[in-house]
Amino acid sequence: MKNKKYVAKNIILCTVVILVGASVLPISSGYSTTDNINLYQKDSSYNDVLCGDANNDSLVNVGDVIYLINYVFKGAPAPDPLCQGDANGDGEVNTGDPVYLITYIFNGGKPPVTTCCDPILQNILFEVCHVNEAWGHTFEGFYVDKTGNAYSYSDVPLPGASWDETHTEETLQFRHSYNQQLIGTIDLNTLYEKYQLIQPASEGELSDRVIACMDYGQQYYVAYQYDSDSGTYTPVLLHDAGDYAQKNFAEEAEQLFEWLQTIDYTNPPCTYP
Ligand SMILES: [Ca+2]
Ligand SMILES: [Ca+2]
Repeated sequence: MKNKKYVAKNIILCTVVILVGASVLPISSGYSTTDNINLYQKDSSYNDVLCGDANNDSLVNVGDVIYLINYVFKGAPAPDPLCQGDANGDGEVNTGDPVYLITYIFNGGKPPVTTCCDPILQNILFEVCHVNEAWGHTFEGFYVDKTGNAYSYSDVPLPGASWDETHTEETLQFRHSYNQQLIGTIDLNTLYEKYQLIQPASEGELSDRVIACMDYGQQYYVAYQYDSDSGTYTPVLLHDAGDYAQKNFAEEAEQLFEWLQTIDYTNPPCTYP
């Protein structure tokens, strides 16, 4: 029975590939790529993700089938975020998803699932913070939010905080409000990929804290674990560089540390040896 279904799915898929390749769409359906048929309204309350809307135009229709086929078979750009292309909700974006959409659009199959991406519940995901009291007061840094925007902040008139303090939304927003400037935007696929590294990074062992530079202060690289019940952010140390140095031995923490350096502070001082 399973084999029959598999063959049937591939016949449908091959038919569509051929039709798309020849720039001809199924005549009997009466639809074309330019038809603006709203088959499935976007639910903006669900973290702005509409499962199956691979081309991100807030509709699920044959345009998404074509987009997915071009992505899977021709190396065209991926849905952004990638998980939005997961129409059947199996956690992967592959040939099964355009097949699922074809069945839905043309054969009365089930609509796309309503949950395909882990919603990011927290507003702040990552932060790099430089604190130095050796030559006057320095408290500055940058953070990455859930929309992929990276903002710098500076001249925070607070005593330098240690990396391991738990924060509320308010305490983070307060220090981020000083001289806030947009310094970059991360695409959502990259952001989701990095977001998923936070949990494994939190399980990494920390090195000893060793003396490194003199008078630089500390530059903390952290990811945040968010507890939606208490509304608190618990920092996960990825790396600490400066007067003292400390690192997180998890591979995922190392990846996040290297990635954060590409956003700003590209040459962190005196990292862990
Ligand atoms: Ca679409
Ligand atoms: Ca899928």
